[in-house]
Amino acid sequence: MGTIKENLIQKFRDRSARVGVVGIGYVGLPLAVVFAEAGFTVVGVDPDVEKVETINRGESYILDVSSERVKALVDAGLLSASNDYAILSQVDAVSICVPTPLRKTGDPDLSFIVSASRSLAPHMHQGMAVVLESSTYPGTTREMILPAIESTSGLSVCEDFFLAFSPERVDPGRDDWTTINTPKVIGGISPDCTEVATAWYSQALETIVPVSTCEVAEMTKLLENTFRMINIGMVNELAIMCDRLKIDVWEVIDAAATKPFGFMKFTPGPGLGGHCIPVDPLYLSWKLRSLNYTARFIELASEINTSMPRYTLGKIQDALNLHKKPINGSQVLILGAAYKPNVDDLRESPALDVIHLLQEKGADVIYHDPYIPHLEEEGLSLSSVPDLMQAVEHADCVAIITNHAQYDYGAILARAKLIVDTRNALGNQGKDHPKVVRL
Ligand code: SAJ
Repeated sequence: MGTIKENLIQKFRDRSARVGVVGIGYVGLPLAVVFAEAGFTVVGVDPDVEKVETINRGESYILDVSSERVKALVDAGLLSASNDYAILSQVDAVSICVPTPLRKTGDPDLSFIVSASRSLAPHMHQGMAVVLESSTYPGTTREMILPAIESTSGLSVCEDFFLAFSPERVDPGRDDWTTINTPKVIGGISPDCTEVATAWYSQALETIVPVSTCEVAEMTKLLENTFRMINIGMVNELAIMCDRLKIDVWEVIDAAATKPFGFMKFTPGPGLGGHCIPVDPLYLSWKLRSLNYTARFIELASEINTSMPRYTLGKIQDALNLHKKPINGSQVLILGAAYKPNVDDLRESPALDVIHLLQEKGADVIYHDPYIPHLEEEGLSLSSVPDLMQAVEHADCVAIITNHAQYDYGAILARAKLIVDTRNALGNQGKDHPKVVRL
């Protein structure tokens, strides 16, 4: 009869441990599937009944996870879903993969994490592992999750249960780096917690990167996403500077990208979308403000990135002006509404901001997106135009906002009257073309 820690680690090794994943969205569902495919019996817990029923029917709602994979696991009894947290009293390990958005005030919204912890706590028992995956500021796991669990369950961390943080690294739409083969950082409340969480995740994922504490793991994620956000902000400002200098920023970036070392290519765009890159760095700057420190790089980059939709509006206005058309009353076709190519996710999409700004100027705004048939967001209520080429021909201006791979950009260039290309989707065929204005 081993210690609580030894017994739990053994359960991970022989797959007798039962796993719960709280929050089965774009992070939680792939993780649940990967744990089940590793041989664990997994239950996904989510308040969204639609998600729960879809999983239990053997279907998927996440582009990166096929229904075939889900059905095989559900049929084998390895995967199920529930909207009742009480089921977690029957599991030995729980991953928490709930959203960490921003409030309208720009402050972190930890309500999903707090709610998940408080719902889990009454069902905690001796010999459990809990891993938080939601991107958040350093200290959340130790200062929020730990007391929420200990106060209600009466259990003691590192003795009765083991708590760690492991940042998600899901890149929606990517199939080369997946949940299984992307290295996974794990940091616990204590070394024992790190050891237990590592023993669990290493049964399903190829590479685990243990770090000394949960704060290091939390900060690692914020470095990764702050790095991207700041570099995107820098290249957006480069686009603005090149515009003033009458230099083609796309040619400059492509030339710089020939440097085989010491450079990483980022490209300008109409704004910064997604629920991670625009958000996570602001968790960090918020935390630092509480320590009387101003994270100036983050705040400046955020200012530049949030100015890009209005900069894009100016480009559209100037392009129509070249054709002696006021923006007021002109029809503008937005191509691509999702926050990035080849995904069906609208969260924080710059397309929403550009549409709002165009409508405020009196433009007749229509959109097309093969992944998003309807737009019911932020007061907008639009449907993707049914006949793309007819809309391209008829619009006074086509604005390429999200460069989905499936568009035939040559055909669009041939049939449009005017194109504002914010993503260099047309490539060289759009360079110096009389019908094309590039960011
Ligand atoms: N963007 C640019 N220029 C660039 C790169 C991106 O304008 O050079 C824009 C995109 O159009 C998009 C936003 O930034 O609106 C975010 O793009 P992203 O490529 O970072 O995509 P995300 O947010 O779906 O995924 C990122 C992951 N991306 C990559 O590693 C390439 C990764 O940082 C995280 O795993 C993930 O966020 C997350 O969940 O944290």
